[in-house]
Amino acid sequence: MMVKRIAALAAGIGAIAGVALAASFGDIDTDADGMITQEEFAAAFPDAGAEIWTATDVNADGVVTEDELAAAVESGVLPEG
Ligand SMILES: [Ca+2]
Ligand SMILES: [Ca+2]
Repeated sequence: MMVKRIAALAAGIGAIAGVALAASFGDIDTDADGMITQEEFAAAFPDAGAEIWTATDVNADGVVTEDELAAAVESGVLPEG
């Protein structure tokens, strides 16, 4: 039926976006100092705007920790890496 086809299409689009954005903490933290700066974040997620950065940097200290990244993935702000 039509509804099923739309659901399948949406799932397919989601999977493609996930692949394009997926990255692990170590891949994003290119200088390996244990924190993701906004610069590193933008390099890993070129399509993510300031809103997504703000939503990921929960305590607004200007860097994203591994915990914050995991929380963002868990809440659906970022795709799973
Ligand atoms: Ca870093
Ligand atoms: Ca933070």
